[in-house]
Amino acid sequence: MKFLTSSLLAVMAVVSVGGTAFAKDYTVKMDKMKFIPATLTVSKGDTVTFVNSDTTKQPHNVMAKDNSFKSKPVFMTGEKFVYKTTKAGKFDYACTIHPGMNGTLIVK
Ligand SMILES: [Cu+2]
Repeated sequence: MKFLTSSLLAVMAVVSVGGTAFAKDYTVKMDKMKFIPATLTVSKGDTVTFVNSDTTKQPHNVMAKDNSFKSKPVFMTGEKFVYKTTKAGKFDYACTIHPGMNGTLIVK
């Protein structure tokens, strides 16, 4: 019984360490003409949710410069754009409504 218990603990330890193999969810907020965080690094398969949480009620969008991902042209406060990453790379993106509102998504 003692052996069984320690084996079970060992299995549980492996499962929790192996958690990095599972996809994670990240959030990028859009507020006051900024993406927060402006640079985000994730692993391929992870999901990034862009949330318009702008306290000044500005509309925004998310457009990757190489078209790898893009939201609808305008989304309002409280709306989200969810992108499940499918390829590795460094993706610069912008909100085309607001010049200078840029972000970078790094997928490893
Ligand atoms: Cu914007």
